[in-house]
Amino acid sequence: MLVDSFEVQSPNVVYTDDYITSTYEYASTKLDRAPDGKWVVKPTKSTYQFRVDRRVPKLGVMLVGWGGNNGTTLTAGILANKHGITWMTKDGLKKPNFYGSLTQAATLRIGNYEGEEVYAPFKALLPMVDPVDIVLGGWDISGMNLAEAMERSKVLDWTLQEQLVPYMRDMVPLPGIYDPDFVAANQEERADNVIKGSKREQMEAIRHQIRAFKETNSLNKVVVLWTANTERFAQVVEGLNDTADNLMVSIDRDEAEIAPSTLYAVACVLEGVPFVNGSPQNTFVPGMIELAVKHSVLIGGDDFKSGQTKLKSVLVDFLVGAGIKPTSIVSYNHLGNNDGLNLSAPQTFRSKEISKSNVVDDMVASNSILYAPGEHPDHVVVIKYVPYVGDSKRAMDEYTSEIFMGGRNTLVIHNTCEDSLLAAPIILDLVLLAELITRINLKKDDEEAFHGLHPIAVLLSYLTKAPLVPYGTPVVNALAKQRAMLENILRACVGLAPDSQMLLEFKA
Ligand code: NAI
Ligand code: DG6
Repeated sequence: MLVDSFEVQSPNVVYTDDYITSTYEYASTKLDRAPDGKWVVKPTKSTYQFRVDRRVPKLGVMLVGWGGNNGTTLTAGILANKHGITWMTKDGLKKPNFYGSLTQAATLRIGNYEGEEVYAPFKALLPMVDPVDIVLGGWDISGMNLAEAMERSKVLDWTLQEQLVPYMRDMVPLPGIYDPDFVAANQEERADNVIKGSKREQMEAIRHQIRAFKETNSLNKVVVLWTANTERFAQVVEGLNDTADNLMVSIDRDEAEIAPSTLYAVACVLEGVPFVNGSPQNTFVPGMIELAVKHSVLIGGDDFKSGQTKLKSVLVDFLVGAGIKPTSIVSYNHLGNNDGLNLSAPQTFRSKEISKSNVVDDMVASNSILYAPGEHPDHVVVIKYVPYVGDSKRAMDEYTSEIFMGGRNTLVIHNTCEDSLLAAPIILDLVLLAELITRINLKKDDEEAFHGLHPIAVLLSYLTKAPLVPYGTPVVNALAKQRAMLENILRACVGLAPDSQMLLEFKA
């Protein structure tokens, strides 16, 4: 059964016109070592107060790489939903939807009513921006309008594209920051819409563009998301980008090693605008992270977790959780879109290889019955550019595991990823959740004042391959754990306990 909306009735939850305030008892576990070396495990309880601003803002979303496959597909999808555009295919009439979006198309369990399980849309948990109300904009180093860029992307059915042209032909990306040293040389021919000047001037131009976008569209808030080309990793060098101050001085000195993505991110932080990185490169060099923390501006990333990796973060979690030992994971993929073309250069491929390779680390580390210290499955990632398949990425994975008594189990998966159709709803979730997170405040036990969550938005982990976390905190890659973290914290905001799955009421 699905309920569209609900309100929690509890002495611990207060609804006013502007806020939902919840007093929440957080049960956790403290670990200690006794002098004799024995582990002591103590259940703990602490009280938090959450306060969520119920006032949903008029939201602007600025995409870096707006004219790319993801940018045009997301724009087209939102417009098709907004205007109820249907289209014919050989399989019949198609209607727009938001399938693949956690916030728009997934449900969560609320409880049980007379023996029947009751679910609510994920988006019913807390007030969120409606995707069709988002004002879209952004940058692209290619100046093509969004209608033509959508055609270039070759993602959506033609009869849908035809109907969207009137809505998209006047959408023209702002000029972006282009540095050929950070992307593949094959991207140069589309770079006809670029901001000239020094790094400081480029960064200031981005700040100005964000302010103008906000003002022109009378927006309450803006979120910026990078869905532009994968860059190579920037070198992290002492004195260059290792601290916030050094990073700012390096921008002023026009240092070559400051990547365009970092310049956009710095501009956002200085404008107080959340910035999410959907690609694998290290946009968030230590100085950038320090800057965001210093200004308390949300940053999140890295690299959308769409097809192959999403499945990996379920499958390996299942195998290791079942006491089966994956020993070799070989992930091969080929694709023929512009992302694939850019990734055909070794330095940009390396960025993707790193983010795709680290996604099983927490699962392996969780089971030292299976893995000796330092032991890790062989994990190989191959990406090849094959123009003919376009955006329809093929991902082939072989998982070999050791099972009972020297046996071997091999799983082979073939996944046709439809890359941009998987990524667009993830982008939507990232911006909607990033905005929501900025409306959540909390205080613990005897803290006097409410404050925001940590500026590094770990709650976005479910949507990214290489979750950015504050230094010294655990990285969680397993998909179910990531979802539970997000869902349970949002539940806590309305005074609901985590869904323990115990169903004790039916077992007594
Ligand atoms: P795309 O190549 O079609 O689009 C990227 C766009 O960014 C292009 O239009 C390009 O002109 C523009 N661009 C490049 N550098 C720029 C800059 N400095 N400033 C402004 N615009 C710039 O790529 P696609 O398929 O849209 O993917 C975008 C990014 O998302 C890639 O980095 C990709 O690796 C990443 N990604 C994609 C996933 C997917 O499933 N589609 C999943 C995970 C990550
Ligand atoms: C080749 O792997 C291209 C990449 O940009 C991927 O399509 C993207 O990172 C999605 O990867 P995954 O592993 O989540 O399907």
